Amino acid sequence: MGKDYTEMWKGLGLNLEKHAGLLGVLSDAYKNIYLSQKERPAGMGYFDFVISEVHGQRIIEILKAKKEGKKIIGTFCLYVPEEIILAADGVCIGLCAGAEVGTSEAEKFIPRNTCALIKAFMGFKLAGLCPYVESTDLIVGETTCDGKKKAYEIFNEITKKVYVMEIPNMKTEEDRKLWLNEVRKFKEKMEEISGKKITLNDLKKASSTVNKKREALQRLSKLRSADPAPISGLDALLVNQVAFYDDPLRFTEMTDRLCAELEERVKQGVGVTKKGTPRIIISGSPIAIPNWKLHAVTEGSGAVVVGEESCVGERNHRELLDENFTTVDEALGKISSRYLTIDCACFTPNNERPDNIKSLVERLGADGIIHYSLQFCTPYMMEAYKVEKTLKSIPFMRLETDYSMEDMGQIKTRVEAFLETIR
Ligand code: BJ8
Repeated sequence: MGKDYTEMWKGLGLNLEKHAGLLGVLSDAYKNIYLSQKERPAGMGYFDFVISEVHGQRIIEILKAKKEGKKIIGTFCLYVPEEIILAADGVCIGLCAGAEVGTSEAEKFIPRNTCALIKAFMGFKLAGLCPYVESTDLIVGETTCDGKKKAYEIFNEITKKVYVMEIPNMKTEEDRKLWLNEVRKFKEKMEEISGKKITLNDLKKASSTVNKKREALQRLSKLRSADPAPISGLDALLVNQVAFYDDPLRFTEMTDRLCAELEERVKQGVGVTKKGTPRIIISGSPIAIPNWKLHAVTEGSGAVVVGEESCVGERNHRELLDENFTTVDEALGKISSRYLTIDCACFTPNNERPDNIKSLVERLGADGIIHYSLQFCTPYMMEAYKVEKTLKSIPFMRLETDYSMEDMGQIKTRVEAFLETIR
């Protein structure tokens, strides 16, 4: 952290002592996992800077936007339409957390056998460690898995600012109508809290911004099909994680710049590992920042991660929004359809997901899949069966873990054995 932000953190009500401890642990982990990598692209320098200022510069920017009257909207799920937040002049911040923090505080409110992602977002708030949550004007939840649904009730008691979008469990005609209505209601909610009527032009501009961000991420994803891989899975994961809270225009510019460098690498046959290194896709539950555990173990065991079939990854940018709309209502229709293409395991049936994984394996030339579920994440743990069955010809390993480091040795042994079978 370049400057002293103590006064800002104090103003946001953070627990300064615990917060200093958290930043210390994060900075050490980042040095060990990220800065020790070899052959990193120069373009990762920007993302290193973003991480070093994750609770500094970006919070200053957010608080400045807030002072200018913009609303800060926290989200936990890909289903919350970013276009509508931006169209209302809002700032959209992904609040999912990937570190074991505030667990004992969280367990006073929610059961021990809750997934680590839910425990983390509760824990960060309860332990006074998240400047993003404290900066928000509205936190948008959704009715996806049971754990989140019920946790939002408690989170609202604590924060008094949770708004929940109803997400259907299926994708029938009736469900589509319900969802379109939810998208309309969300637009009205954003108009109410921002005091701004959302126009066709606002939606056009916002859609273009979000699509460009998705296109930059798609470009990065495509470059990972090269052998040797021009970027490590760890670095590509970081870019996908930063996408959830960075300024979208700047993020797109910096990701495109990184991709231009990677294109040069591909032309020259330069990679982060040797050609022929086992290529792995990690598929399953979201991999929220700073959860780098499985990528670190997999790449530390001699493989390269070439794709994330995850909400922090392909599910976030696979589909663009059709920008060809001429009225606000038409735009909302296109937005609701685009978001219903997301193949989250909370839906039933969810046949698109195994098919999407299959195409991803082919496109990226992957040698194997590690199906990763957070412990107690029933939707993804259950869906592993169907994914494995559909992808029978591809080496496949199921893995359940959480954010703790206790099972690192055990995971490493399993990943190494899996890589042996691929080799
Ligand atoms: S679109 S995956 S972000 S709901 S909280 S399901 S880890 S038990 S986050 Fe999700 Fe939206 Fe779907 Fe993506 Fe499992 Fe935990 Fe539930 Fe989770």
